[in-house]
Amino acid sequence: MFSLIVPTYNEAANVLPLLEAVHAVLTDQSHEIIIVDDNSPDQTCKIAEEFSKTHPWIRVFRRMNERGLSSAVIRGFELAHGDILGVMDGDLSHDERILPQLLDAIQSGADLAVGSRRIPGGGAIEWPWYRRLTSSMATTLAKVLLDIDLSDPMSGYFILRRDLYEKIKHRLEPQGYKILLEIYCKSRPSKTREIPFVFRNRREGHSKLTGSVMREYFKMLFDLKRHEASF
Ligand SMILES: Nc1nc2c(ncn2[C@@H]2O[C@H](COP(=O)(O)OP(=O)(O)OP(=O)(O)O)[C@@H](O)[C@H]2O)c(=O)[nH]1
Ligand SMILES: [Mg+2]
Repeated sequence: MFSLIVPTYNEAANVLPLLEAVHAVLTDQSHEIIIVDDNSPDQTCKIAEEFSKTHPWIRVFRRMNERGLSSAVIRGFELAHGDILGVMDGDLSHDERILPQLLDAIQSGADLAVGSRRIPGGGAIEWPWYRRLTSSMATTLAKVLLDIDLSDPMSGYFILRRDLYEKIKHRLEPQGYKILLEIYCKSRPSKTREIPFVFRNRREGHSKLTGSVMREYFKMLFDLKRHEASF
């Protein structure tokens, strides 16, 4: 079974369209979608819970006293029943139409399959120049510093084998936003695949990307580097 984790914070307008769109492309695949919501004030959780009553492939988990994207993803992995685990944003930015290709990559032997904006066919066409520039600098820095063989290690859209996760989960110290970077650096998967997609800007709701996200990101890069050196 495939377990897709969708972390949400204030995604009331996006959560139902997302669930329906994802379910529609996974018709050939036994799956569950796990919403991990941090008690969003806009009632995202209530909306999803209501919907899940008539849609048994949806599970909703509400965290009352925690915040943070990476730790929400890990909580979802811990709740998951599938032998394949995935992560997708809850704001409709990640094109659900490549999910079958990502799954196919895993089912054909990859340990990790990543939705990439940085290979031909992928992109983030609506991004203003300053977001493009910071994203590309942050990506280059991560690749060089941590020797990463992925075009888009900053992607939040990826699928992996459960056994890869099980092997490293006791070493994860989720912080900030970029859980893929940590999973990659701590597991060093031997077989990866990348599938291009075009990142859509969120239509509804607000970004949680702030200045402190950038600071946390740099701290995380250096923590991972230190970890590599000592491991
Ligand atoms: N559970 C949980 N989910 C979060 C948290 N912060 C962000 N998210 C969700 O994680 C996903 C990515 O967050 P976004 O705010 O979209 O971050 P982004 O994609 O980098 O920025 P924009 O798309 O420009 O808004 C979305 O589904 C958010 O709702 C959090 O603290 N807890
Ligand atoms: Mg987003």
